[in-house]
Amino acid sequence: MSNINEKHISELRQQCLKEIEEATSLAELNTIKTKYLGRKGLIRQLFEELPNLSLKERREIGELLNRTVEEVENKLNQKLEEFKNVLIHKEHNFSKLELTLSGNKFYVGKIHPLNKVYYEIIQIFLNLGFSIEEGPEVEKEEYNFTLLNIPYDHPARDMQDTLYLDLKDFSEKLLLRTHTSPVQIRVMLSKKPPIKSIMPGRVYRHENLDPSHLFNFHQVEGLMVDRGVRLSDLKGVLTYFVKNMFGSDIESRFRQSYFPFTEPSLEMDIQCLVCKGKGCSVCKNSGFVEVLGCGMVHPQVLENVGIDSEAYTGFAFGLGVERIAMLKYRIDDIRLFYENDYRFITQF
Ligand code: FA5
Repeated sequence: MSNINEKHISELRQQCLKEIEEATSLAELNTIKTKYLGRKGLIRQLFEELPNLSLKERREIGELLNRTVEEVENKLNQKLEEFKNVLIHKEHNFSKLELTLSGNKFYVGKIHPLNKVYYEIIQIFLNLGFSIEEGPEVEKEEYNFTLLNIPYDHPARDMQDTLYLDLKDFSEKLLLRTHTSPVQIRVMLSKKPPIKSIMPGRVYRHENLDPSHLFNFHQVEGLMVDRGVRLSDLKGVLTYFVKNMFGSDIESRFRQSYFPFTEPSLEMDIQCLVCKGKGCSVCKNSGFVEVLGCGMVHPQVLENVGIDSEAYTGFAFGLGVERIAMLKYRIDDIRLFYENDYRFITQF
């Protein structure tokens, strides 16, 4: 009779598992597979002898052979995985496979807190029916100052320290805009009233940095020109804005101010949310923070852009986005928005 008995199968099984365990390469593993499970393999061949057995033995030995094949295949696959890991390991030049090491953390991108506030501000004015206009950051001196009623020798030019561009090929004097108000000029030159627009953008000033001042920041300008626009419209729009931005119980106040392009001119302060009005470095212990300048468009400005100042009136405002963001998120140093410290920007 043949080799086909339990003892022989068990010996083959043990021998095969031992060889798999001791294999040191993929090639060796393949050879073992062929040796035992190939068409003429030591275990596979035994199946051909099954018909020579009695029915009872055929069933028992058949089952044993099936189990053995399954076990050998599992062991082969397991060893194969181990080899694959070692290969990956080598490829990535790991000195050691550290299975207890925790996985890499993947960070999901987020919107920068300044952009969040920027979009929020814009959305509030869109809800009030304002359209969006944009202008260039490199601006003509004429638009940044002259047409805004700030002639060349006007002391008001000192209010905003200006970065001029030294471009000899241009006949016009160019500068980095110091505020978004020149976009008012561009809009009024290109459109007839009624005008109801906001003009968001980046502005530049030759300014020393401190906890509430940057040399490069953002403003959102607002302009409404029509027949019969009044100061109360301006106050209503801006009060609506702060209540939507900060909640209905926020305290705000208008103070008299001076801008050559508005008459009368005002500044709007809101309660300092960093110290809740108690007094801190952000509000310079006043309990209030200035967030915007505003006023009724000066009749001379309307005339400068060809709008009849007898027939039309308008209001304008320019708010500081970073200052609003400071209050919204209770940040006591404006410079933090630009430092890109991961610990800071992931908090929002
Ligand atoms: C202006 O820039 C005027 N153009 C605003 C205006 C528009 C008045 C229309 C009337 C009509 P001011 O320089 O005050 O004004 O700046 C406006 C706002 O920008 C300030 O209230 C403040 O919120 C912000 N801001 C001003 N300077 C800085 C700075 N260095 N860093 C950060 N924010 C600033």
